[in-house]
Amino acid sequence: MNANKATILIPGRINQRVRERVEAEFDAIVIGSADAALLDAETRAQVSGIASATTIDAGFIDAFPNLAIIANFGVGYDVVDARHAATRGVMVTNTPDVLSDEVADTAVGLLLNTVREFPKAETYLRAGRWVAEGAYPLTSLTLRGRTVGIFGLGRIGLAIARRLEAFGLPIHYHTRTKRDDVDYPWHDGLAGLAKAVDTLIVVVPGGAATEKAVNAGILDALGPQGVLISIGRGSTIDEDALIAALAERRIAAAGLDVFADEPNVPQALMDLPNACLLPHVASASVSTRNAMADLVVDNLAAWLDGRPAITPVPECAGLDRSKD
Ligand code: NAP
Ligand code: 8YV
Repeated sequence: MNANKATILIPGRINQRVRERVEAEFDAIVIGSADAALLDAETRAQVSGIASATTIDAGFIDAFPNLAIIANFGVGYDVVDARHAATRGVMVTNTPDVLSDEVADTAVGLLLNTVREFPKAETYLRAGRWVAEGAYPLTSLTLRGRTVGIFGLGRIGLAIARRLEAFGLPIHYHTRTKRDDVDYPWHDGLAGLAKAVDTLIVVVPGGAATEKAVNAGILDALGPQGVLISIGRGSTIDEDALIAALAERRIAAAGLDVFADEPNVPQALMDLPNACLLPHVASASVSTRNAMADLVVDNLAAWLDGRPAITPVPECAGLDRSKD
């Protein structure tokens, strides 16, 4: 251990660039999972920062008496008990903005793939079926004439809206608070939004407030021509209700990048021809993940150096490092 370097704990897997920078710039401790029993009390007392992409609950936070910051790899930080961290004076940071355009690009790609069946059409070509059977069947769905509802018009939701506006599609949205900087029609409830549109894009954070918010009633409100795109957190969708709605064609199709129990995807979902599935890749380019990694490590360096965190989560925005 170097007396001048802060000790950073990495519990579980993390992006390689985060690990390399933490190992170069701090004293790093890497453990297999967020299990405090893997460390003795003396080692736990040395830890002043955590860099993580896994669940960090209150018990784990309390196991580190000198913890000052948890830097979460990802803008979504539903896995971190940020409220508890704030009560302990522990800063929590996330990675907003640097991934918004990448995730919005993916949302548009997933929407097109879901509606126009491009992955299936490519599989058809590669299987030699174009030669053997002729043209791929016309798609029953199109983006033309659709009305889009965005559940969660935050940084990423707005980036999606701007893209789809350029596609000539009307946009509606639901958030708890109406935005005063956009002209899109706002709905004060998710049910009202689902009723007004035929294409619902879900990009709200995970957590108790949005748990299974997209349920059978919402899917029925979307209707038989309805398309659901889920790119926020899998916990927001009632997957059993979605599987039933897709199987019974009470909605037309769904495109999902996130799931309730990743990396496990229900077999019933995989068996459905009208589901288009991605393995949580919305931000997964080297350049965007590098930018996220740098923000994780730069947040650690700033806070542990007595400077303000670069991207504190709202629960911790009031913490002042200089008073420690
Ligand atoms: P953000 O800027 O904080 O936007 C979140 C939006 O959701 C806000 O408009 C917020 O508005 C709304 N919202 C939050 N809770 C709500 C509720 N209970 N009911 C209705 N609306 C609610 O976050 P962001 O940067 O756009 O990221 C959004 C989420 O995307 C992240 O939290 C993460 O889970 C997910 N994500 C996924 C991937 C991926 O790889 N698939 C990548 C990046 C992010 P109000 O506060 O006014 O309600
Ligand atoms: C990452 C994400 O895949 O930022 C988020 O909230 O879901 C994605 O960008 C994830 O955080 C990696 O752990």
